[in-house]
Amino acid sequence: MRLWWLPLILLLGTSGCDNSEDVNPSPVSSLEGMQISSFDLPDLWVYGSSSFRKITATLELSEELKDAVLEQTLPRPRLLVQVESLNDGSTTTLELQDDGSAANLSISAGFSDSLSGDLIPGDYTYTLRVNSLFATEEGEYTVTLLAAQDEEGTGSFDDLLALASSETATRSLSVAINRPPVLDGPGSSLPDSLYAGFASQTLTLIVSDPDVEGGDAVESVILNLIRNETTLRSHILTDLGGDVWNLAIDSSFAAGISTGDLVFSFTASDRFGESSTPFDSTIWVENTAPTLSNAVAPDTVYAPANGSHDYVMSVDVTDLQGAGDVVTVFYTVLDPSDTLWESPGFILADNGIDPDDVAGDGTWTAGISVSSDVSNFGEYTFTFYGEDRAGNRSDGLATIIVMEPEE
Ligand SMILES: [Ca+2]
Ligand SMILES: [Ca+2]
Ligand SMILES: [Ca+2]
Ligand SMILES: [Ca+2]
Repeated sequence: MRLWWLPLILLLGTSGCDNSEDVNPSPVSSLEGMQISSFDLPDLWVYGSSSFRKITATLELSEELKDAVLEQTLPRPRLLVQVESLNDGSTTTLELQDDGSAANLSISAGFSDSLSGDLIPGDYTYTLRVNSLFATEEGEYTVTLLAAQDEEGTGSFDDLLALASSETATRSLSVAINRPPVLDGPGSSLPDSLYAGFASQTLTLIVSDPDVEGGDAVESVILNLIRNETTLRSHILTDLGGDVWNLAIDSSFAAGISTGDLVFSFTASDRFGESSTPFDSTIWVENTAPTLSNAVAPDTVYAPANGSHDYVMSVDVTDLQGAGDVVTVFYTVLDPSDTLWESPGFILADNGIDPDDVAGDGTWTAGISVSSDVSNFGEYTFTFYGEDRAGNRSDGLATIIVMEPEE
């Protein structure tokens, strides 16, 4: 018990100030400056499920209070959660953690995880991963969150509730028997291959939930694109009503994905957050390099006696996976003495910024500046290349520019 003298010390500390009127006369105490700003948990829990789900709450502390906690003049707040059955009034108490999941927690009765699931330590967002096994029966439960500055760090829920400084928030949740949705397979055959530039099409999945007729209990159907056990990207399917879900795709679907087999893995979740067994189909997907055309550049450029002359060159770039797949367009320069020049600065842009006229129109542009100190006159070969997000490089498109001294 240390708290009682703290206000006294602070009062003594401020009484020595000359301009004590400017100092907030009320001492920092555990009574002030702490409130629960969020308290989140799923409201539907599947009876008997051992899948862990997060309970998260955030405290808002005044700067004074944060400082006092940092200086250890006040204890770091504890967050306890009490789950009470409305059937029989039985309770279960859990403690949320602000430990960045660093601590190995003792697993209480098999329903809280050994790691809290907290993301950032010490940020006053507290988390615990809990499964449904806290519930001994189906029914409604009231969840009370209690935040308190517990001097000893070991007080029970009732001990802390009795503190005048404690803050509470409540939520309710339901525990019910539930079965996950079932993916009954594609509504029409899925393709084996998606060649570059493939025709627009719709992928259809039939999804049902054993608990509710007509698919209404299905909340979402997700397509994960998986390669080498890594999910590259996810797409959300559209509910067409009944058991039918679909995803419209066009040739830009393969943007950013290199050619090869891809596992199309569909998963459905119901309103309890329970997921189906995935339905997997391997599909070969093709991504081809960009194509360059219509290189526009001056035939001849002139080195002036003084200063420099500016010129513009451009090239049109297309990609069967769409303009969004093109990531860079660049050029190399072969000079009259057959030396090849490459530079990170030899790039074209399609950003609408001068000298490029229009952003995103597929015409990529660069300026070149010819200065008076050039003496290596003759033929320069500029070769343009485009690369896509999958790393495919186009064939080079060359154009010759002759450099001459200005008459
Ligand atoms: Ca945290
Ligand atoms: Ca269900
Ligand atoms: Ca491409
Ligand atoms: Ca452009």
